[in-house]
Amino acid sequence: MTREAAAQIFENIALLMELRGDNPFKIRAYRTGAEIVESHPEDIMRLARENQLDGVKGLGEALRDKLHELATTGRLEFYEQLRGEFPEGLPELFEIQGLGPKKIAALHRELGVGSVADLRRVCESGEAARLSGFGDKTVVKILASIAFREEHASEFRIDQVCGPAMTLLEALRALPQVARADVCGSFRRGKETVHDLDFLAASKRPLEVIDAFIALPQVQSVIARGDTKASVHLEDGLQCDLRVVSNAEFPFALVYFTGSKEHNVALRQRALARGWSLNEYAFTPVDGGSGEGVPPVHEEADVHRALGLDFIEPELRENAGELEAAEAGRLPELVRLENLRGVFHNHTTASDGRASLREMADAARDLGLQYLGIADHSKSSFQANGLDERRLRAQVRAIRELNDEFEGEFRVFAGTEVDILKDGSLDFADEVLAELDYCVASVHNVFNLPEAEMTRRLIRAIENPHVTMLGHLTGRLLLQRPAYAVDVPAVIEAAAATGTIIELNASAWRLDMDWRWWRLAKEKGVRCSINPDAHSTRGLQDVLFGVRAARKGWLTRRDIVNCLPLGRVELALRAKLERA
Ligand code: DGT
Ligand code: CA
Ligand code: CA
Ligand code: ZN
Repeated sequence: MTREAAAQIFENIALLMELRGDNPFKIRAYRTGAEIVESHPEDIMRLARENQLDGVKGLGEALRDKLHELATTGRLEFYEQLRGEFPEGLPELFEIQGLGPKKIAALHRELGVGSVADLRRVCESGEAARLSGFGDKTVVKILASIAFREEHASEFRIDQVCGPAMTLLEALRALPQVARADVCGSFRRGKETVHDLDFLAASKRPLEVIDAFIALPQVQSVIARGDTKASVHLEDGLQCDLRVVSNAEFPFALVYFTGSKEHNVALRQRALARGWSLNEYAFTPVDGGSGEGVPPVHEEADVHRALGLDFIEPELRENAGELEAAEAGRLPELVRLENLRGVFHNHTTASDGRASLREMADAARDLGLQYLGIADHSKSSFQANGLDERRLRAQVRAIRELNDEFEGEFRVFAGTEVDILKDGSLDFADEVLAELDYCVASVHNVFNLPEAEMTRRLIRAIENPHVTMLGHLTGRLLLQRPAYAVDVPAVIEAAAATGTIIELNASAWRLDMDWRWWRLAKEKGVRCSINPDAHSTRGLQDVLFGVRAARKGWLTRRDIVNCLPLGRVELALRAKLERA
């Protein structure tokens, strides 16, 4: 059994125990256990098999025994029994907005609801609204959530496809018949969600490559299979397309299958203006021309160069002015992962994170970062165990003490993710915020305000001089919950006027503020902070998704506050307060 599978079982156990109403501390132990199993630096499944888990911090005896059972037998009796108490489709109900363990348990107990389909039926029939704790409003919210999910049923978030994309690409590249290979399509363009993965390989023996591809262990079923292409489904329903071309055709095919469609159309028009047609295989002179003047193409960049363009990074290929900028030599030098020097907005066990302050700091140092910003929830976010003033001050002291140990080589910034209350006031008084190094302000409740009111709410928060940055601007959860109604340009304007940084929340669920708005923000002089919003040490790595989105938003290292080194970033955090 893989560590991912074992971690998933611990997660499922936590969900089912919540439904049973078990002891919250026990439930938490399983969640922490899942995180440890997923992120332990050693081969934890081998340790489990060999009964060597004693040294693994955070795993109690009960979990160690269970992990041993999983690692040696591939199953867990406790889990099988627990599972047997509930219908198979029940855990999926946790993904519906407006449903928590209590409501799910009631739906199951009173109405026999065991799946999303059952849930829809009892909502539509009026049965759900008659349950205690349910009103018409709850039911409307549930139905809207089901509809939103269905609308996006054929899409995948980037965290869901990154693993398979890399695994299948490596498998293709490892084939002796394959000269080069890449993932194209929306994945390569850094889109926040994708419909499918598009693989491209160069080979003289396409049939052999196709056969090897459809025989990969990750492939669950074959949708279509031809001489140079194939489409398959993976276990989770993700579709993967493969195209095999010759090595000479590869750069053209890479351009074509990377898209976007609109970008391709614009490229083709440019080629036609030079007397060539452009398709996925070649430049071809039109009107019976001789081919004179068609330059040699070996790499993708050669295609762009032939058209008088600088190389256009895949993230920019949305036909949003990138051709004009490439022609004028004015493409931005896009930010890279290695440009990041630190990360703000991270949680610890003090609120709803799964790693301690010290574990988070150690993990950030291991990633080569120079600083880590802590921003646990504030008291109004009671469901996330938000900190009150007393606990916040204790955390600040703990952070200062920890910093003494680092002797200036690394720094933890003490912050908060303070709730923006319904009227735009903040969950902490200004005097409290003034004791911190920085402050992220975010909306976590009352999402259903009219647009004008929500916009006023955010702008009021932005106008507080202690608010260093605005967290996840629209509150969206990709494929699960739409953005709340808010006038984004007006919020950007207010951020520009006050010197407030806007967060690019790097969680694959959020990627909020959306990449489509960053060019406007940059034009107005608003700085971006790529924030992992990490709830575990592993969560820090979500910055990778944030960097993709930032690149898609045309951002360079100079636009991003956490590209600043320690020693300069402090000034950026204080800049707003000092001008106020
Ligand atoms: P999605 O929906 O997330 O899969 O988005 P894409 O962009 O990956 O779309 P997909 O998989 O249908 O096609 C991959 C690329 O192939 C697309 O970005 C551009 C190219 N392509 C596909 N169909 C056409 C077409 O009809 N015309 C042109 N010009 N390009 C196409
Ligand atoms: Ca695609
Ligand atoms: Ca496709
Ligand atoms: Zn938040």
